[in-house]
Amino acid sequence: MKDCSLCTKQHCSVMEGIPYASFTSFATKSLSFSSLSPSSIIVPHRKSQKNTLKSVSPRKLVIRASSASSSGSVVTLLDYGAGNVRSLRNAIHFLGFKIEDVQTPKDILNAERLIFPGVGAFASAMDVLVKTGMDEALRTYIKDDRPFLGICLGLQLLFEYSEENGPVNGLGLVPGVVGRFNSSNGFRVPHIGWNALQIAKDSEILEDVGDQHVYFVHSYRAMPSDDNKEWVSSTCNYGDDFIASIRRGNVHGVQFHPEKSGDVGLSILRRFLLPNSRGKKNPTQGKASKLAKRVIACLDVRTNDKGDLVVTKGDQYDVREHTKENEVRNLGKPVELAGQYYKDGADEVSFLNITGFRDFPLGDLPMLQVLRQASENVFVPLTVGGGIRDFTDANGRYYSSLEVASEYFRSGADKISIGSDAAYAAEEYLKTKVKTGKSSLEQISRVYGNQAVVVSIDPRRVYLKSPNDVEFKTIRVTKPGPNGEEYAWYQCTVNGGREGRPIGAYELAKAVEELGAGEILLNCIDCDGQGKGFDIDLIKLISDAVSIPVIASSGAGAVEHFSEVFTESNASAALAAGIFHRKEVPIQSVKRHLLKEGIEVRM
Ligand code: 1PR
Repeated sequence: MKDCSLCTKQHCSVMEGIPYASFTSFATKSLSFSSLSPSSIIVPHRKSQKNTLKSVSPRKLVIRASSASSSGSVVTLLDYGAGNVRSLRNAIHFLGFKIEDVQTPKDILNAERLIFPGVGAFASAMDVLVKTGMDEALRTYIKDDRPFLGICLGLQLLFEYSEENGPVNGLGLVPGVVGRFNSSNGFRVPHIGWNALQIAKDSEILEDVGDQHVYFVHSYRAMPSDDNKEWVSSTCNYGDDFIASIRRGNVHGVQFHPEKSGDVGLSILRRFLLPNSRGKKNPTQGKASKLAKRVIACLDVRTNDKGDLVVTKGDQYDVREHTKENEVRNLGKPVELAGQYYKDGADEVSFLNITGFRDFPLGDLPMLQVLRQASENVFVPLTVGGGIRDFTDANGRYYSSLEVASEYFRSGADKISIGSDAAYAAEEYLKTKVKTGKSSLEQISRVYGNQAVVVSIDPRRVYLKSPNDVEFKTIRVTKPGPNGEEYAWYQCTVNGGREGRPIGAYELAKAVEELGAGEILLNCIDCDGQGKGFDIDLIKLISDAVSIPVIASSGAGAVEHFSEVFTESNASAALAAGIFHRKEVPIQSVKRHLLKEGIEVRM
């Protein structure tokens, strides 16, 4: 499994497609990933990006780009052919810096300030570093105490070795071992979401953090010990206290993703890029904290009858107005709304291309464009779903689901979400008990890591007189059905709820976890757009059945619905659409209510 989805993106595909030995010139070679993609429609992803600061200014710390002094400053990025650290590139550009990519080991030695996001799995990353001589250059650079920031895997690689598909030797600069989180004690793995830090010592770049949350997404971590205590600058508690950041002199490393941690993350990057930009503060002691519950804003996107890409919203998946014109409901523009929700404090933003089942997404350039633009100004995780499946176009050109996902990642997605195709894969797996490795779910999670793959489930409640009426998992419902039925099962659907399948939500959730899903987005057609609250029966059933995070979706109509779902079920996140689009309930009101109810959230 890859450790870090935010870092991974096209990296592993590049490495699968190109022998390591050919990585002589990293950044240049990485462009050859487009050979995996339909060349006619892929926009080169390494174009320099414009700084579009004007449109969004983050909420609290008000991190602004390019003060006159920083404008034009250059930072060196070790993106070892790996690709899309697009989020990080966007954040650096947002702060007004230019990026120079490392092409040879010499570029590392000549760097004034080096950021190493680290990508993919530990072993393959080390392999690339060793084969290209970057390992030695990095050791020299770091031993010389030059300005360095390792992010996620870029931190882990500094340790002696990792247990990820290993043991595998690391750079050996920091004493300790990188091991997997233990899921047996009830903590869901991957560790996805917002946690606060316990600051251990003056870490300079963390001075603005205090008890604010930062965004983690990983399955492996290093532990603090006597041997590495001179390095550890903060820890985070998730089952155990693990190393959240290190600092010695000018060398920094963070396990979390500053580029996806909202304005506090931007301030961390800024402090690394401009170390003397502000006066010294005393390190603030962060509160030990649990993983915060996430509040996610969801944008269902489709083309309306005029051909414009709009955010729409259904009632039980019917997105058309009940008027003579019967037009698609238009609730706003996707990029604008995503930017707004980021400013309002959404912990993640999801785009669902709801007609992806019939409109091939790689032909749907506006959606890719939306992602590219949104990711320039939204510094929390972006998920995109819809149409991720194998596809043959009218000219007989075959596109694998991996290519579709790769293009979404390259365009700025941090996670992709699979709906219909995951249902087919789960059915097949339950029938044959064989993991073929060929389903979209398996392929994408193998290349990009489990944490990059969300499975979206679209179930419909079917009431039953007796629990033995179907072969699927049934529950005793809290509220009886229309004819007094006391039981129900949740039938999965595909193609935007149009077709019921012979599989229940319970069976599907368990199967996709085994096939490599890192998270479940649990919708409910009956509750969608009704504003009467989440389907707690369903969410309890699924969140108790799997050990990956479950996002509760469909039905939020009031702040109390969010506290209800978090107290009554083991959901890790709650997603809503209609109440946010119609401005009925601001995201901050939801969070304030949750805090008042004693539920930890990122403010
Ligand atoms: O099957 O892989 O192409 O993915 C299609 C994706 O599009 C799936 O994730 C599926 O859930 C979604 N989708 C398809 N049709 C619709 C529709 O509404 N007609 N939207 C649709 C699903 C459900 C939620 C919604 C919540 C919250 N929308 O995303 O946002 O129910 O709404 P609420 O807070 O207003 O109640 P594939």
